[in-house]
Amino acid sequence: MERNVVYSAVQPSGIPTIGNYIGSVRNWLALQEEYACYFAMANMHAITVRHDPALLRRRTLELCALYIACGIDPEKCTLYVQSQVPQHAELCWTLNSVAYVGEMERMTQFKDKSRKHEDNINMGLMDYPVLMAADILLYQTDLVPVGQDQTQHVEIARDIAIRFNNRYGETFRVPKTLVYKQGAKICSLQDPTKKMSKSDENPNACVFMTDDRDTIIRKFKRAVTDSGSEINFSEDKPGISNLLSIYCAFKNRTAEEAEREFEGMGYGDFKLCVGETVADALAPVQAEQTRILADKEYLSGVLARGAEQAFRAARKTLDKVYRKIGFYRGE
Ligand code: AQP
Repeated sequence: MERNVVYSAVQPSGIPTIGNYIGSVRNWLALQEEYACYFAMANMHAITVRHDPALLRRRTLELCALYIACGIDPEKCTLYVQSQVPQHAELCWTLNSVAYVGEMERMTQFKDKSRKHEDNINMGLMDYPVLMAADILLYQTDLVPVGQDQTQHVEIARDIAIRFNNRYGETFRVPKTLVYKQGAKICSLQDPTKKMSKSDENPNACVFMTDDRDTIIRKFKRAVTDSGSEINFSEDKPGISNLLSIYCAFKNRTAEEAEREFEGMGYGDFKLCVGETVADALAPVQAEQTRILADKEYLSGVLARGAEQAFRAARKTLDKVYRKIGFYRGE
């Protein structure tokens, strides 16, 4: 029987944070056992803000090594670099004629990034959701696991798929968003009303997957907390709730279990405990990432195989799209 398809990606736009890990990669581990999974290093998305080319190349490999170190198994899923599969750009161009400027202008990420990069509001930044729709639709995806911040983009991918199917006949499977209740939005340690982002200018705001133990513990000790002294999930305690979410994700605890564990503890000890938990969990992942990165031959083999598998699946969809849309394909 054919398995349902899962698609997800992370941009190599910086060092991944524990937000990227908790909101996405961590959830992929179970999915790869059951679904046909495509996991990408979304480097084409990463050039929509100013970047250093040499660093982008390095970050792409580091991200791949990190995926594998976290438990993503290239034997069970298709792990590949987006730019190595040209159909992403080709389908994006085709879908550009189905997507409307007005809907792109309304996207929260576009508005946020336009504010942040006032001197570089480029077409790629605006087109980001169309490229993401192409990423997803190319593989006839059923499920797209993402953090809260990306749900709007999956909605647009669905709208584009439905619009294309209505206009040109059944072509794309319409994907569903998969957002996990726990950890869908990990927030900044310095401003818990804002999501944790790898491109945050304040390095104390996020914990990077490669931070060493002392750095991790220092960042948690400095994390902004709320008034009061109780440690519980509450809307008026965004700082404490965020730290609890991080703890639950790394320790595999439910909200109630975590609240019970910390009953009566002071904020200082609580923050130290969360920091130590994260540091303990990341240490083996970091060691494994370093080991994999050093094995260049293995890594390039994984990526060559991944690109080939992704290419084959993507070509099938793009052929269908070109046929439906009326592109001349030779006699
Ligand atoms: N803070 C977060 N909490 C939960 N999930 C998150 N994700 C990102 N931040 C959090 C999820 O991680 C996946 C990969 O994201 P991405 O790298 O493609 O882009 P992003 O969402 O824009 O992440 P960043 O860290 O904020 O990157 P920059 O700073 O480069 O824009 C997605 O599933 C996302 O939901």
